[in-house]
Amino acid sequence: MNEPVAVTRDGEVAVLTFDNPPVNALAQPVRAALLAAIEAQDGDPMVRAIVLIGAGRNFVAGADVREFDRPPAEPYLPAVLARLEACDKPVVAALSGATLGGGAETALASHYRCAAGDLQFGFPEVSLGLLPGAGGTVRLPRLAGWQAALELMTAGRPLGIDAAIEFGIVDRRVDGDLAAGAIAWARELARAGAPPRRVLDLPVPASRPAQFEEFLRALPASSLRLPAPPRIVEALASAAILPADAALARARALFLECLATTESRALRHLFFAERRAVPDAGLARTVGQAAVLGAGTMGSGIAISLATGGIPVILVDAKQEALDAGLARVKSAIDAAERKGRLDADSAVAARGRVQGSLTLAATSVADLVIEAVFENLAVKREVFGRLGQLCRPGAVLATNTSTLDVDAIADASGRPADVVGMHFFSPANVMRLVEIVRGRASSLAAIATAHAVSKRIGKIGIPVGNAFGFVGNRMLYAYGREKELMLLEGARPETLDKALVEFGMAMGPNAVGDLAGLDIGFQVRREWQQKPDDPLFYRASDLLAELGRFGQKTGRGFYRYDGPGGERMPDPEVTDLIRAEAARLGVAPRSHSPNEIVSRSILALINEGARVLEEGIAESPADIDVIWCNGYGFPRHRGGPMFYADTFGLPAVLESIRALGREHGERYWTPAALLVTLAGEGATFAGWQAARPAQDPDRGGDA
Ligand code: 3H9
Repeated sequence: MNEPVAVTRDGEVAVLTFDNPPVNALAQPVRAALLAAIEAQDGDPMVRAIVLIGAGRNFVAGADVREFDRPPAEPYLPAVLARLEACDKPVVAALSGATLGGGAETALASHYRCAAGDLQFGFPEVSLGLLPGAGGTVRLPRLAGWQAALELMTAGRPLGIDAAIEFGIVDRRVDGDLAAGAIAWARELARAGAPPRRVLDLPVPASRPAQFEEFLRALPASSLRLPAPPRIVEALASAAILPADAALARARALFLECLATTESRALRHLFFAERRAVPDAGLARTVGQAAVLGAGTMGSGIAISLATGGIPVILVDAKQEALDAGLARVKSAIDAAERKGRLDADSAVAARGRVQGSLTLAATSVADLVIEAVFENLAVKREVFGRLGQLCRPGAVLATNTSTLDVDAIADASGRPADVVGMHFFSPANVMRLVEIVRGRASSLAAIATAHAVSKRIGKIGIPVGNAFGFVGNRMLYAYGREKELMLLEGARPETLDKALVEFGMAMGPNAVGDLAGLDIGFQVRREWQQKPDDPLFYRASDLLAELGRFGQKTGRGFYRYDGPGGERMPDPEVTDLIRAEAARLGVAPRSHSPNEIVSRSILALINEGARVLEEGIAESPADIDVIWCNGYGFPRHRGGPMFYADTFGLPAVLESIRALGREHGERYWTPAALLVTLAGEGATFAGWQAARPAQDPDRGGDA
C-alpha cells in the first residue's frame, strides 16, 4: 500500500503528496501522516520550503465522509491545519481538480497557493448538512471577503481557476506540469527568504454588522429549514467579530452540532447511495454512437443529455416538423447551457456537433445504443422494437423509455430480448438526474451494465429496478397520489394539500406536479392499466378534470388555473365545486384535514408501498428507493428519502400509524406490508435489514 502522504525531496524543497485514492480524502491515516510529515520537514535543516500536492487528478476532495458515522479519531483536522499554518518554512499548496471542503481548508492553511487549469475549489459541506469545520469560515473571508465567503459556503458550488484567482484565493496559475511549477516557485520563495504568509495573520476585512442578518433573511425558506445554512452564516458572523482562536472554536462547535443532526445523516446517506457502483461494469459494451427515437420533449431531452455527456446521437422522428422542433430544442438547450456558463464554448461547440437528425428508422443501424421514446402505447412500441430487432447491428443495446409498460412484452417483439432493457428517464430529461434501469426477464448482464455505464457517463444516476407496473418510482407515486386524490374527494382543496406537502419539504405539491406533467398523461395510463384498483374513487378527481379537458398547464386549467397575465398558478374555486359535486355523487362524506394528516396519509402510503416494492424484489435496496424518490420526485433530501425517513421515525411507530389509518379508513389501502410488520416486530430498520442481507444476485436472466 502507498504511503497516504508520500514525502520526496527536490533539492531544498520537500514535496508532500496526498495519495489516498480515489479522491485523496483526509481519512485519519492521511491526517496522521500529514502531521508527521510537516513536523519532520519543519525540523529538517536541509529543507527550506514545502510543497503540498495531490496524486492523480485531485488535490484533496475533503474530509472522508465515511468517518463521520464513526467515533472521531485523532489527530483532528483543525489541529493538523494549525500545525501546517504554524510551519516556519513557506508552504506552497499545488491545487488541481477537486479541492473541496477539508481540501480547500488545507489549501487555505498553506502559505501560498498555485493551481492547474482544472481546479474546482469550493465548500460542498452544505450539501452534506455541514459547515466547513476546519477553519474555512475564519480563513476564507481574510482572502476573499465576507460576501464571497457567504455565497460560496451556503451555495456549495465550486469555483474554477479564474474565479479563484480573482477572489485572491489562488496566487498563480501553473500551465504545464503542476508539480514542477510549484517546486520552482517554492524554491524561488525559499531563496528570496520569503516568510510564511499565514492567512490567519491577515487583517480581518471590514464588515457591516447587519450584513450577515440581511444575507440570512434573503436565503430561501427551504435553506433556512436546514441545519447548516444558518450555522454557516453564524460561523462567518462570529469570525467577523471574534479573535481568530475564538472564531475557530465557535465554527468547530457549530460543525459538530451539524454533524449530529438527522438532516446531515440523511444527506450523507444519499451521498453514498447516489454513488452506487456500476453493476458488472466490466461487461458494459462500448457506446460510440447512440440513437434516440422520437423527437418529442422526452426524446430531445435524452438527446441533449447524450450530446453534452460526450456521446454522438442521431435523433430520429418520422415527421419532419417534429424532428425540426426536436433538433431546435436540443440546440437551444445547449445554447442556454453555454450562456449560463454550465458549458464552456468549446464543449458547447462539441456538443452541438454530436447531434444529427434523421427521418428514417434505418439510421439506427449504426448505433451501439438505441433509446426509444415514442408514444406510450404497447402496440406502437412493440412495432418499433420489431423493426429495431431487424435493423440494429448485433450487440447493439435497445432501450425503451417506457414509464409504465411491460418491458418483457416490448423486448419479446424485438426477437432479441437479451439486448433489451428499460431506461426510464424523468422529464425534463436533460435536467433530471435519475434513470431507472429496468431489467427484463431476458435482459443480459451486458445490456444492463451498458445502460448503467452510459447513465453514469452522461452524469445521471442509474438505479436498477425490476419489471413491474410503474417500476419503483411510479408504482410508489400511485400510492402517494391515491391519498391526495381521496382527500380531494373528502373536500381538501388542491392548494391546501400542496401547501402541506411543500412545507414537509416536497419540491412541489402533487397537484401542481400533475398540472405540469399533464393530467391527460395519467388519465391515458390508467385507461390502459389492467390491474388498476377496482375502486370508483381511485384517482377520480384527476380523471374528472382530464375528462373535462382540464389537462393542466398546457390547457391553462387543471387543478389550478394559469390564465392570469404571467400564466402563474392560481387556485381555482371552480375545481373545488366540480370535485365537491363528484364526491356527493359518489357518496363521499366531506371532512377537514390538518396539515399533519395530509402529510401522514401521503407519506405513510409511500413508505408502505416502498416496503412492498422491497419485499417483492422490484427495488434492490431501501437506499435505491431513497435515491429514486429524492432525484425523480422531489422528496426532501434532508429527510434522506422515504425509507430513511421511516427509519428515523421508527418502524414500530410507522406500523402503528398505518394500522390506525386502517382502523379509520378501512384496510383496503392500509394493510401494512409484511416486511414492515416483520421489521417493526424485531425492532429493526430498513437500513439494518439491508446491511444484514447477503449480496444481491437478482434474477437478471440472460447471458452476458
Ligand atoms: C468536509 O470536508 C468537512 C470539512 O469541513 C472538514 C471538517 C473537519 N469521502 O463522486 P465519484 C468516493 S466534508 C469519502 O463517483 P467523481 C465516492 O464515494 C467533505 N469518499 O467521482 C466514490 O467511491 P466508490 C467535503 C469519497 O469523479 C469515489 O470517491 N467534500 C469522498 O464523479 C468516487 O466518487 C465533498 O463533499 C469523500 N469526501 O467526482 C466532496 N468523495 O468508488 C464530495 C468522493 O467507492 N465528492 N468519495 O464508489 C465529490 O464531490 C466527488 O466525489 C468528486 C469526484 C468531485 C470529488
